[in-house]
Amino acid sequence: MFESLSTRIQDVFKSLRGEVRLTPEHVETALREIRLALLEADVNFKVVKAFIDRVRDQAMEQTVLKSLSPGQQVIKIVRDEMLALFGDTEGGLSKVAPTPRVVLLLGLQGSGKTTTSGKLGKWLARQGKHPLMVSTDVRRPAAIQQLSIVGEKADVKVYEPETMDPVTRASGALAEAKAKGFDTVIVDTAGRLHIDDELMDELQAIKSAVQPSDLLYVADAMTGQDAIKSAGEFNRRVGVTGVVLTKLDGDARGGAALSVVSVVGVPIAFVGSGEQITDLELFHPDRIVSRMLGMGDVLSLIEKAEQAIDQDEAADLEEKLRKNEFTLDDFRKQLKTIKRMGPLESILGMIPGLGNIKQLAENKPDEKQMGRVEAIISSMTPDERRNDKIINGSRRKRIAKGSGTTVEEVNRLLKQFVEMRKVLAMMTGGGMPNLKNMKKLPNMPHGGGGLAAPGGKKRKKGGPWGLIKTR
Ligand SMILES: Nc1nc2c(ncn2[C@@H]2O[C@H](COP(=O)(O)OP(=O)(O)OP(=O)(O)O)[C@@H](O)[C@H]2O)c(=O)[nH]1
Ligand SMILES: [Mg+2]
Repeated sequence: MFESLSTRIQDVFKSLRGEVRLTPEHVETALREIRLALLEADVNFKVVKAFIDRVRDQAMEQTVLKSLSPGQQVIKIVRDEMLALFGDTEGGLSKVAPTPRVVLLLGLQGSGKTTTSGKLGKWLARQGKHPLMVSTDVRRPAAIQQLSIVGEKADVKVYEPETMDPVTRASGALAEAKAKGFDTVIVDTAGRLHIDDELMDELQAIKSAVQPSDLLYVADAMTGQDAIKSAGEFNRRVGVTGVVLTKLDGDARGGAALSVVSVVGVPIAFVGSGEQITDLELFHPDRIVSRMLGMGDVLSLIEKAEQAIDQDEAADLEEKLRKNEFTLDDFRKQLKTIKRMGPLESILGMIPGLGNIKQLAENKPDEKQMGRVEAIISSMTPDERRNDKIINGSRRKRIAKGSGTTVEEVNRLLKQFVEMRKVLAMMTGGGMPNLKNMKKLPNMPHGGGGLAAPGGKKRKKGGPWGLIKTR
């Protein structure tokens, strides 16, 4: 899901990365693309309009933070505003509820109410709760039986009275729960293709009989806008406290999720992500926003990089790179910087587009190897580190011995260092580091070595480098 939205937005940011200032034109170009992307992702047009206006205000108002590039700045604003759309909720059931808590699931036909009942039962049981389920869907033949089957799968008890009156079935379940010590009652209700008065009356009657603390509207994410529209109607007629967005595993455009809170006025409580009984997740706004933007965890990467890199040092280094004065000493410093940033794998995972690139797995930076590289460089004399050209055969032997490695390893490192310096010089000279030339990077410390270089004001385009930004 969210494929098109994330690609679109990332394309916008790609063109923005590397700009030094955030001009009104840039902002407008970016906003136009974001607007289209959101509409295509099926976000309600009113929501889009309000959203775009807020992002524009923010973007124009803020002078570019020293620490962020304009592209990153726009990402940050878009992300913050998306999060704001979801409100500051963390999903789940309402915080206060009487015991037993009653959860009513409502929604249109086939949206996933019965499935979600079972999933929720399972989820609660895993939290150490004792749920009891009941079906009030007496219209559709086999609906009651369907819940029993789901209950078996979830290993959650289902209350099955003789009566075929929906209200009596629900209140019977509540009485049973009180008598037998169940702490939650999950009430599955009937669905309709369209909203009709009969259904609404039935739901209202059930509601007043069992006084649910949670009225969860189950919405099929695949149906997008329609699901949201009816959610508003259910909210007006019966009352809704939260939304469960199902079938997010399908190719739903997903933008509907962004509209839920604005249109219905209630938060998303859970998301259903598959047909299995365990495929229910608490709703985490930050996760869905990151997914929508497809940006991994860009901001925390920026934070980490900033903490780790001394800004002046980075500017200094860039200067050296441009003049082709990058020495083994500088190289060693960069290795230390990478180490300070934390495990390489987690850093790579945070870089948009890199997280799931297969080749990367083969090219995975090896921290042990990095240790050996450091040892080799440390065994050199200061003169050797400043000028690698003087490292002849006998020096290589000495270095290998001193670092507990072999002459071959020393040779390889030096060869790769020279290659790397060439590539680095090329990149700082205006070329852009993309994955293609990242692969050309020497294998030590494997492809990820590119990370060691500083970002810089001269950089024209993105790639991981642009992230380790100076100012
Ligand atoms: N892929 C996927 N399928 C789901 C999900 N949730 C429900 N389904 C499927 O959607 C179909 C309808 O689900 P039900 O739980 O029967 O829907 P309902 O709202 O109870 O339907 P009615 O009782 O007829 O109103 C079933 O085939 C489920 O397996 C989900 O999160 N992902
Ligand atoms: Mg059902």
